[in-house]
Amino acid sequence: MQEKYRKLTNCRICKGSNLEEYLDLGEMPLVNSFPLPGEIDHEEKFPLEVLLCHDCHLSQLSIVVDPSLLFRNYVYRSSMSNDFKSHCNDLAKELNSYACKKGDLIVDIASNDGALLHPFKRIGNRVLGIDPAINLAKIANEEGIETIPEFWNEGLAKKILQSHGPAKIITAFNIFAHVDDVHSFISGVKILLDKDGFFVFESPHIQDLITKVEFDTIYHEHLSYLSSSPVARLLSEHGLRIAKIEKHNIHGGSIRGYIEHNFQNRSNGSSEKVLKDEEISGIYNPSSYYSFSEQVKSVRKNLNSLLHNIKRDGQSISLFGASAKGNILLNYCGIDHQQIDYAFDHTPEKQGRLTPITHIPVIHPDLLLSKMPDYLLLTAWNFSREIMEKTKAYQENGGKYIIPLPQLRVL
Ligand code: JHZ
Repeated sequence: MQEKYRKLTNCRICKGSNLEEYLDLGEMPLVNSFPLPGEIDHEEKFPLEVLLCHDCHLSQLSIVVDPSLLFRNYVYRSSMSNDFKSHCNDLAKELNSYACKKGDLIVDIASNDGALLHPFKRIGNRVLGIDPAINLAKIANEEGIETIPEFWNEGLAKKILQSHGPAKIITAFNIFAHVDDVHSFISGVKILLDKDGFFVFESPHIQDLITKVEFDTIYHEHLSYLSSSPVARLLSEHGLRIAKIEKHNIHGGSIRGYIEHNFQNRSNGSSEKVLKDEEISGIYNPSSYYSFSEQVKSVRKNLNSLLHNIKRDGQSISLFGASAKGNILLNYCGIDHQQIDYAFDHTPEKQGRLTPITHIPVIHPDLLLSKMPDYLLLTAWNFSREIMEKTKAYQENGGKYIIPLPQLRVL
C-alpha cells in the first residue's frame, strides 16, 4: 500500500536541511474530511508540526500528506462567499484594463468550482480551469467553465500550450501554499505564460499568521507559509520575477504577487516595500516564531475559558462556517459536540456530515432561527462581516457572536 504521507527532509524551495520545528499542534484530522455519521470509526489523524528553514526563511509542514487523499474529492467551494466572488470580479476588471483583452486565454490553477473564472468569461476572455477535484471540475464544466481535472505541473503546462496556446494570465489563488513540488509548479507557469503575460498568485501571508496568531490556517493542505523573500528566490530560479506585490485583507491577510518573465521590466517598487514591512514585523527573525508558538497556547486558554463560562451559565453555542481553519481551532482547543450543538454552513457538500473528530452536525443556515443558539462562534472569522450581514435576523432576535481570532471578541 502506498504511504499516506512522507516526512520532509529538505526545504522545498532552497533544498537546505537546516530546518527547525517551532510549532507542534499535535495529531490533527484532515480539515476537509467531513465524515458521515456512519463513518466516524474510520477517521484518521496526522502529525501537524511547522518547521522554519534557517536558510531561506520558508515555514513548512514536517510532513506531506498524499495530495490525492486531500484534493481528489474536495468539499470546499470558493463560490460560497459573496465577498470572495466580488474579490474575483475586481481582479478580472483590473487585469482586463491593462494586461489582457477579450479572446485572450486566462488559466486558473486550482480553479475549484470556477468562482475566479466566471467574471473573466463574462468579460469575453477565453478561460480554462485546472483542478484535481473531480467533483468540482464537473460542477464547473456543467456551468460552462472548461476545467481539466488534473494536478498542475510542467507536463500539463506543455500539453495546454499545444492545445490552447500561451496564456496571457495565469492565476493561482490559495494554491501556492498547497504545492509540494513548487519547482515543477513554477516551471509549468514559465512554460505556459505568454511573453508579456502575468502570473497572479494570492496566498495567506505568514506575516499576518505570525503577528495576529492566526494559527488555525495551519493544516495539512497548507504545506508552506509564504513571504516575499523565499518566493522571489524560487521565481528567479525559473526565469521569473515579481513585477508588483500587494497586501489584501482576504482570508485573514494575503499577499498577491504579479509575476512576469525576467526579460520584462514592469516593477513598481512594491516588492521592496513589502519586504521591508516583513523585516520590520520580525518574520525573518527566528525568535518571532518561538513567541508565536507560546501565544497559540494563550488563544486556546482564553477561548476555552469563555466557552466554559457560557456553558456553565446554561447557554447554548453553535458555530457558523464549517471552515478548514475552524476544524483546527476546534480540534486544537478540544471543543466538540458536547459544547457546540450545530455547525451552520451553506456548502451543500458539507451538510448532513459531521465536523472531523469533533462530530458537530453540519446543517443549512436556514435553520439558524429555529435552533436559535445563544452564541454563534464564527469559525470562518475571516468572513465575519459577510456572515453577520447574512444573519442579521439572528442578531435582531438577541443572538450573540463570538469571534475567536485575530482577537477574541463577543458582539
Ligand atoms: P473559508 C479554505 O479554507 C480552504 P477555509 C483552502 N485550503 C484554503 O486555502 C483557504 O480556504 C484559503 C462557509 N460560509 O473560506 C463556507 C457559509 O456557509 O474561510 C466555508 O465552509 N456562508 C482552499 O475552509 C466556510 O464558511 C457564508 O456566507 O478555512 C468558510 O471557509 C460564508 C461567507 C462562508 O476557508
